[in-house]
Amino acid sequence: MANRYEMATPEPPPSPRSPSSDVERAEQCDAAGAHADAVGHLAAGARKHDVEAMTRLGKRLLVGDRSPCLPKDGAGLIAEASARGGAEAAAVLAVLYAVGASRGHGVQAGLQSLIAAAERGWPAAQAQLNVLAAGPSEDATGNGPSPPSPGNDWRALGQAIDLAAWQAPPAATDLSGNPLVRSYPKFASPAMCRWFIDNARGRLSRALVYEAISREVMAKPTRTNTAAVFNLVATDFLFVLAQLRMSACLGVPLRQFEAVTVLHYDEGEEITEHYDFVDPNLPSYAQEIAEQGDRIVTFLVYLNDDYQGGETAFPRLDISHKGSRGEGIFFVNSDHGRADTRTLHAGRTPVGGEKWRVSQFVRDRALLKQRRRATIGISPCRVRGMWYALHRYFTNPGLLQASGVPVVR
Ligand SMILES: O=C(O)CCC(=O)C(=O)O
Repeated sequence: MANRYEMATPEPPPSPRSPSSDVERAEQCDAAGAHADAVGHLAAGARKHDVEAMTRLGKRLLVGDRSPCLPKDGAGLIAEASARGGAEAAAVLAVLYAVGASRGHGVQAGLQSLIAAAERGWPAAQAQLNVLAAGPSEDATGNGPSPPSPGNDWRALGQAIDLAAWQAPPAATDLSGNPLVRSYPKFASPAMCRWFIDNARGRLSRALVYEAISREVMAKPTRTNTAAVFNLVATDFLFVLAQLRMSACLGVPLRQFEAVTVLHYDEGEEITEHYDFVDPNLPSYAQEIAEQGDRIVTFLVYLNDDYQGGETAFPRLDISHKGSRGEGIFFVNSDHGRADTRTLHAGRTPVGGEKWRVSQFVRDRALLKQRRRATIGISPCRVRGMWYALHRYFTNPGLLQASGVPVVR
């Protein structure tokens, strides 16, 4: 068992079985850029009940990764691969359950699936259980509760996790009453912060900006940091639990959440003053509001604090906030359809270290909508009531409008 104040050390994965010829052929096709053929080989493997092929294809279909985007088929494959003993599939299913993708299953079912993944030897599931077992209030001084079970008894460890505590809003203090800027000094445990950083580090790419006048997404000198966006397949149970904790703080359902994003700033990188709301007065945004709603809230979680500077600055509110590790804040961007220009804000550059944040945008309506079932007939879909439009929930690119775009009101 890992020291509880260090990142959990997972067990080595079970000795890998050599991939089936279908999976191998799929890999060769992908390497040659023939992704449709790769999907065909995975589908052939899935028809033979090859768990690895089912899992790989299920993940691709869930988000349309070099494949058609058929979340319901993807979810069905994942559920079946998990039922057949797949370790990774059980970890993916934990996420699907936790986000409410399947009627009759929720976060508790998600935890059970994560435990199954850990028992089957999936390292990321084991590491998440260790983080969860330490509890949401584990603090930097080491006063948190002990993991409830010694050794690697993943079921005992998992069953003792207090999911209600993880989802309850922690104590809050307001930085501003109007517009509301609320701080939760103990939103995330240090272990959870480390988990976010470790998972984001290898996935960073330049953070982009949506330029509403030219209707282009581009890199701009106003936003020089990097970002990692976690779609439905990239995310994991712990990320979803953090979102559920935000959801409890806000009283807004998870269905209204965009993809969670981790922001990273090296020294010299920043995002200059901007708004997060979707401005109805800008050309292409009216359509976006009609389709996906406005961004009413931004929730930030400060993942580290070992640097100088790096504040979240609200110049019109006279707030310059250097959050401490594990702190969460949210601010209300738009109130009943009225964009609040007082929420103009910036992410200042860090000095003497790198800076990490979780950034979560929340909409005023559900991004998760039930659609008719679609199928490409690969697998019987055993998950009833799966939401078809799952991908919209987790694939929004988390763009910000360009700094300096005037808000006409
Ligand atoms: O990094 C920060 O402090 C601010 C991030 C930000 O401006 C945003 O996510 O909209």
